[in-house]
Amino acid sequence: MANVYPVFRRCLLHHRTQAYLGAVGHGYCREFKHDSTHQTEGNGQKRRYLMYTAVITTTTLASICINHYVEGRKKCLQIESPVETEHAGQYKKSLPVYTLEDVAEHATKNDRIWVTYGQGVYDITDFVEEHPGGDKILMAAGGSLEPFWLLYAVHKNPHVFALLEQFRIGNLKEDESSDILSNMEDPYELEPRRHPALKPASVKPFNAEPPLQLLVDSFITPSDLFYVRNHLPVPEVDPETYSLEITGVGVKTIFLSLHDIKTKFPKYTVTAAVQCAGNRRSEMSEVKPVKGLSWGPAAIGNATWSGARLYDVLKAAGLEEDHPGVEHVQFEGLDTDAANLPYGASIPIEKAMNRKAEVILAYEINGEPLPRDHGYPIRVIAPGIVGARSVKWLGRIVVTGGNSSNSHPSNSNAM
Ligand code: HEM
Ligand SMILES: Nc1nc2c(c(=O)[nH]1)N[C@H]1C(S)=C(S)[C@@H](COP(=O)(O)O)O[C@H]1N2
Ligand SMILES: [Mo]
Repeated sequence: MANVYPVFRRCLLHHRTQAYLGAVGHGYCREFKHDSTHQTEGNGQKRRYLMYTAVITTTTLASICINHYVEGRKKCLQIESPVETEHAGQYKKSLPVYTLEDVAEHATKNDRIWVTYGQGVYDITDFVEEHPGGDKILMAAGGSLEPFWLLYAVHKNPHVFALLEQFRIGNLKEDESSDILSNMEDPYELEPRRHPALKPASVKPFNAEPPLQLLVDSFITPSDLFYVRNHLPVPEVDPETYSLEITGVGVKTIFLSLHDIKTKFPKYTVTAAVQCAGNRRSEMSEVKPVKGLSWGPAAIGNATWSGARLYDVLKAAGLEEDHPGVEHVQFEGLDTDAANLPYGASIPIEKAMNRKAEVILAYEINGEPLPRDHGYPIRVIAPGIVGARSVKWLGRIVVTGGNSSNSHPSNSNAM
């Protein structure tokens, strides 16, 4: 294990480097809250990229993994111990047995970071930095991966299981592994039904696009064929108790019910296309691997959206056009991640307070109430901006000044 692990590690670094290279070459764009963050992140990436390049060029093993990362990764996994994917988390006779208490003592870098999956105990200390999902992985430190992987179901994949088994150090005491999940519900249990023509790029969370032929059949995309891009489970929102909070710099905090939004403001209808930044990513990946879901060409749709204008709602909360220091309007969804942080994105104040920009808080698509997948009961529609900013299941609007914290953890929609 010890002598093969470095091989894998190189590959992983290389895979990320490839991803960054691909990203740089193809206008990599995370859907950040504002452009300033984008900038910082870009530099960070370059730094990391340079670092990885340096690491890689100084290793003799690097040449093993010179091709596409997928191929590279496969190759590396083959070079080392044949990984029995189907045995991920199964009892392994040759390894020592630990208790949950033992595992819990390994929750920091200093003590090493251990996690469990099924009956497997893993030391993932050296993987943490390489994790494609960032430091979220630390939430599982000293405990079980299962509850988190219920939410982040991308992990339930052979290549992730194979990766995990690389870090195997022991077994969990038999009676302790069985009840970890016993009273946990699948967070995706209450997902809406979907049109069978939607082809999923991932099921949990649900991400899917229609066949191109159906998309081009109509100028206005029928809502049940409109691509769906969800980062998390679809929240269940009761229209009776729904309440939208508007708060922040230059406004007095107000709460609006669904009824308020529908009746206190003029209803506007705009026809606008919404496109995911990842649309057609699969074509880019053919040139060079890029990070993120593999979208075809149909992660785009065109619809009529009706609702209250953001301008009117911000005005109602007391915001003046030229309020000093106000720079962005942040939107938070009601969908929350494992750390209870909502999906979020923001737009510049110039866009938000521009009557003609027609940013609306929509409650209808094509004349019908929004389906759950598209943000029921209220979503933002920000015409002309990348889809990620059109926040669904809108729960809170925050007007912010210059130094707001911004890169949202659950908003990692890399292009
Ligand atoms: C040893 C344990 C883990 C391994 C081996 C692992 C591995 C991975 C891999 C390979 C991916 C990329 C998936 C793909 O593109 O196919 C990924 C993504 C991700 N992981 Fe993990 N993971 C681990 C633990 C966790 C935990 C505990 C969490 C959360 C609490 C987490 C959250 C995420 C998220 C949010 C992403 C998606 C990132 C994105 O879309 O940019 N992971 N992980
Ligand atoms: N609350 C919330 N809003 C969200 C998302 C999300 O996951 N949660 N995804 C965003 C992204 S990346 C895109 S491209 C669009 C997709 O909208 P649709 O699913 O209605 O097509 O919603 C955006 N708004
Ligand atoms: Mo997106």
